Amino acid sequence: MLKKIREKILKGKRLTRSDALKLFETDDIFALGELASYVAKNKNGNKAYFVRNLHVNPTNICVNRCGFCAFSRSKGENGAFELTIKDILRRIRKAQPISEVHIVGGLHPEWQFEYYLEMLSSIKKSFPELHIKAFTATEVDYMHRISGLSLKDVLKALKSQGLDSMPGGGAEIFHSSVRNRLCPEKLSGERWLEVMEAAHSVGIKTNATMLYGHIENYEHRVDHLMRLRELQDRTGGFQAFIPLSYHPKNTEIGGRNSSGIDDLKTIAVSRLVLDNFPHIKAYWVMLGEKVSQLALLFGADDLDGTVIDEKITYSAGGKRTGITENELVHLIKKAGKKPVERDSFYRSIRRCKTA
Ligand code: V47
Repeated sequence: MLKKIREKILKGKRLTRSDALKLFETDDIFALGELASYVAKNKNGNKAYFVRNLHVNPTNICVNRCGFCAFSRSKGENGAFELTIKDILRRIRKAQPISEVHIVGGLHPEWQFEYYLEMLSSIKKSFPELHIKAFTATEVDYMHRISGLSLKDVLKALKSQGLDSMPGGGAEIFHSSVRNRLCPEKLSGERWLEVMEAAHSVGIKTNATMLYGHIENYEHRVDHLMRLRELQDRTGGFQAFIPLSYHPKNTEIGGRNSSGIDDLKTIAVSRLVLDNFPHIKAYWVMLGEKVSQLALLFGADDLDGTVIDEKITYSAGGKRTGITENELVHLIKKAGKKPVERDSFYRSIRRCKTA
């Protein structure tokens, strides 16, 4: 069944929508892994990347209450929190040595745009070497609405105060038939892509994600990948694609966790379809350490990082928040790959003995 697709891949030809669907539908997981691994090796050799990073969620108070999210709260609800800039700086200080801080939070009903700018400039002032990867397309679109500024002016202002790149969250599933049921209040898939296009146009690199394993089907996943590939053809601004495996605990829509086979399949198909994305990330926080290690043989070349203080997955039944560099190196080496500590633009950091 995969013969024709295999030939295309070996010749370096681009896969079609129908090829992508066939890949999702196949039970031949080993053939899929072999092909994805072949493509990953051509792109990144035997390397598997990781970064020393901290996650900071400035608030979980959110005016959108997405059906898959166990992290968000309404203002005044039990468990709702708001961090001050001092709190954030304290957390960053405590997490040293790190090279990246990943900041995402809820859409707070009262915070002004200036608060986000001050957050960035204060972090940069205290930690000038630290890469700030912050704010999803959802948050940036919200900042555009609360500030009255154009999207590009919001992005330029964030950049001028210290934003170095943007994470890929908020993409979920672009297709409106799924999105309207999953997160009706959230920005549309088209708008998410517009925000990313604007970010790329002002020189901000970003990532992209896809939340899978809930109410979507393979056609929706393929549609999502195709739209990302199309935008990447035009801008080249995406660095990594991260399939996010849905966690059902404490969520409104419930359901079950994805299977290990589906996780590996999704990594492999992403690697094969997104031929213009330099990196595919196996996010260990959602996949678990063991499946993410296997994902390195199914097309992934990046395990994300130490991910200190992760809360979004943890609230939805994630097992762990934070892993040591030694553990990451061990997982990578046991997969037969070469561990490379990277910065946020995938440049090797030399202090790592194993790099
Ligand atoms: O946008 C929310 C997802 C995302 C659940 O860019 C859930 O480097 C699973 O985007 N089960 C935030 N997923 C995380 C994210 C991310 C993570 C790591 C690296 C990068 C990067 C980005 O988490 C949200 C949403 O899609 N999410 N709830 C849940 N119950």
